[in-house]
Amino acid sequence: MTVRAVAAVDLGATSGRVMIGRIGDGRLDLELVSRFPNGPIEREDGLHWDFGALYEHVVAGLAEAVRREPDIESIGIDSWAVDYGLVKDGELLAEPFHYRDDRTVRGVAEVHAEAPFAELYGRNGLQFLPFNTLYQYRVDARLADADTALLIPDLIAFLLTGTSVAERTNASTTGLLGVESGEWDSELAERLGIPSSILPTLVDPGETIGTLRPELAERVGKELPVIAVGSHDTASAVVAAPLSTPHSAYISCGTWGLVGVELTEPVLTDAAREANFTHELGVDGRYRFLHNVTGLWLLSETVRAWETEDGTSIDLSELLTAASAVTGDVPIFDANDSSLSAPGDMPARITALLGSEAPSSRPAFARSIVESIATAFADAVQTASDLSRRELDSIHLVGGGSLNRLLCQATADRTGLPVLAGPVEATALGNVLVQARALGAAPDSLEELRALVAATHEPERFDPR
Ligand code: LFR
Repeated sequence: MTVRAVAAVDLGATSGRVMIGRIGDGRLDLELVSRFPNGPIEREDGLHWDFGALYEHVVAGLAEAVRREPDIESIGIDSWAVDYGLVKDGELLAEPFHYRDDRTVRGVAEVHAEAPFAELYGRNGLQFLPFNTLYQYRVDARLADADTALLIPDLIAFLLTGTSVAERTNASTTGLLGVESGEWDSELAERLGIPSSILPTLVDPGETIGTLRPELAERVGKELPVIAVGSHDTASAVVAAPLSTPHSAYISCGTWGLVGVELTEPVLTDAAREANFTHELGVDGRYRFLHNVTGLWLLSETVRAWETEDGTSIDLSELLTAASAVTGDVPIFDANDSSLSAPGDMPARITALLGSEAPSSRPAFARSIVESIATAFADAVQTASDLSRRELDSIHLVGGGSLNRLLCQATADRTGLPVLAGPVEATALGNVLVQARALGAAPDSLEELRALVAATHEPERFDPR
């Protein structure tokens, strides 16, 4: 077997990257080609993504990837979920909104007046998040002008290839996909005033979306296919979470901490709905039965506020080292409190939750954040176990959060379970694996793909203390 190469585009809420993935001869590794910042941009009508800049970074990154590795055979794209662009006559109608924009409050009220949450849950299996796409569509004044609505990875694939599709794992985060059928719930869409004609043809991870348009092939330096991957970043991360048994939970930790288990059947019970556990579709028809915990967002927004205050940058690893040295208990707040979701002065908001107990030193404050996230992780792990009636014996913590040793240890301590940390780039690895499998360069089953991840990216173990 020879080593084969693909390009992975992985867009997160705070940064995006283009990577080369190489696989074969027992090897599975990534080469970082480019990394670029991302985040909410305040415009006159609310919070947006700077989509034009992101797209340029993607194309430039792909060109650099092909320059470095001319043998690249395909491209796969994943990003955060729920957000979209509207397209008419092949053109993007407006800059996509950021899911943290508060216009969705009205969307939630209007949608629930038509279809109460309990009914929605039975149909789409999704936890309530105020930004689920259906609430956004409901208040989007331009929806009626659009031919098609494309989620971010599908939008990029469309601009690259000219083909519009909806990749299924990400489509499952819209709220308009039937949880059991895996097909668009057109009846629900129409009832909510969302024309079902804007919902594109669904494709599964592994299907080829199209080939680079000639002008793009020229810029990138090669005519390449774009292959659908688990285009919801969390779906790709779960592919590469090296779960070795059904008794392993996962936490995909970046801006968010997505905490749950993988299931083959949904758990559409009242208890699951009340616990706000979601059924997002995974690769190969699995269910990602999980709960969103506000993750490193709390830390990154806090650091951003302190940096603005100081007028200089803060070294995160120094801050975490100082936080680890804090002795004694720190106060815990509810990491999922809705007051913490919009961008802004995070230290002031956390202080408002903690009251007079709020630590005055920055290391203790950071420790309080980390311990609060770990506490929310532990609650979600316990709930996942109770609802799925599965005993859990380990937690795979993947993504950027796996580098945060304080968080890994705190999660082990607060769950009483060993935490196996890594891979840090699980999302990009999952993206690469699904492309490679489609090209015949990786094994067929998820279990074998995960075994390859485990063999090539040994996790670091944190035992509970
Ligand atoms: C993680 C993630 C979560 C989703 C949130 C918003 O990056 O994709 O899974 O709930 O972002 O899209």
